[in-house]
Amino acid sequence: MDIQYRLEQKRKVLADFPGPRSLELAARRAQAVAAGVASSVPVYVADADGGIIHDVDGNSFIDLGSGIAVTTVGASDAAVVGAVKEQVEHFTHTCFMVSPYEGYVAVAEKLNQLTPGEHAKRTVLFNSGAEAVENAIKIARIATGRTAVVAFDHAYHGRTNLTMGLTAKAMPYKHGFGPFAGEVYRAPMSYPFREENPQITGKEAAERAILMMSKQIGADQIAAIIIEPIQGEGGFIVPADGFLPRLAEFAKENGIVFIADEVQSGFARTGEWFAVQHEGVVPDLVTTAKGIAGGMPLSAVTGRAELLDAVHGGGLGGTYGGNPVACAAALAAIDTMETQDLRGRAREIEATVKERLGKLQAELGEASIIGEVRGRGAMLALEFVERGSASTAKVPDAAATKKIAEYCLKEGVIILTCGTYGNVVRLLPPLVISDELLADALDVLEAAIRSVA
Ligand code: PLZ
Repeated sequence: MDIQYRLEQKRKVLADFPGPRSLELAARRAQAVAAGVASSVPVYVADADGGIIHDVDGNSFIDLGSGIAVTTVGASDAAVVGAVKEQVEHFTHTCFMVSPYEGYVAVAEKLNQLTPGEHAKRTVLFNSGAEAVENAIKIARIATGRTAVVAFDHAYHGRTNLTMGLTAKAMPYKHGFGPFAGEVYRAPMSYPFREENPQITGKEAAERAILMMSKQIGADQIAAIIIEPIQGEGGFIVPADGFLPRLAEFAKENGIVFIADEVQSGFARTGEWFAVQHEGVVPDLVTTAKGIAGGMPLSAVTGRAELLDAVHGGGLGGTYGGNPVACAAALAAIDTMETQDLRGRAREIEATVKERLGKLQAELGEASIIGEVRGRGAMLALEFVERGSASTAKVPDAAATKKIAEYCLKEGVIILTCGTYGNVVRLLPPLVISDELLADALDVLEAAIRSVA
């Protein structure tokens, strides 16, 4: 990796935190912005580059969140910035459904090439992850002539009506927002740390889900099975080996469209282009967003040509879908991932972080609050449990998790939490973060854990 940083890569937190300008903005916000939008940190951003975020009061934070797995190449990657500038000087928008342009076609070609499988593929572009997921379901339904859709426990697929229905967690995502779309069914997930029978294999966990699908829906009624190959908001849950392959096989045997929602796990994040590749799974449709375009809003559905081409002309689209500026950013971001070997970098980050946190877990022992260290590449997590329950009841400790995140923030490290039980710290650094900055952030995280444990 050879990255020229624009901002100094160093954390710094001043004594009065949050500072006066952030407090002033918070007061304005309270009068202007809907209360329903929450922010993880109380500071307002002035600049961001590499692994660093500067706030409006002169504080600098190490970014271990990447804006929820978006700024994989950093928040102001030179190639992305250049491509965006070049594009906006020509045209910001024409609407691909009115007068098309090359960038859209080039992104589609790139996605067809990078996604798993050698079969003929097509791509359609949208703006957000939720929009991609909605459209993947539309495509699966029309292509199969069936309606039922299966999602999993702990799943997160978005906040629009259909994707809320697919999402598992009520608070805050669904609470009070029903009624939800029909024909959505929920199957049991493989969650190794929380299995009642810790010996259960991935294949057995898949059979448990298949039994539910066969008995409660009927395999021939199912249009699509949608799954995050590594669950994101639900807690960075990596299913046991064999779970995804067996589900994909069941889908194939029964004419069901297997959709991998790679919105969070995709685009080099886990050390492969897509997380399904760790198990050699070839999905029928893949949804992508987040990391795809260096922070510009873009999402996609990519998959088997015969599925995407089953939709009548004009059946898919949207005013901004595949916006030319976002497409230019995506081509540049993907180029940076390739030229800087960010998949390799993700694997390096995994090795560094797992070694460090594994040691800490071993040192603190069974009686500590660290239940599990897990994840792939730079999509890593710590699940916290009440002291001493790591190998028994595994009682989720959301309070300790919150304290750890707060401690890190005060020391200048932004970390995000997640999980059905709110007891998971997730690490999603930009892949361009330097070794020094990552080591410094891990020092802070370790101190935070020790302070609570
Ligand atoms: N599918 C797997 O992770 C978005 C959302 C956070 P949008 N995850 C972060 C929040 O609280 O809103 C996500 C995801 C997976 C779909 C989505 C939805 O992507 O771009 O937020 O619509």
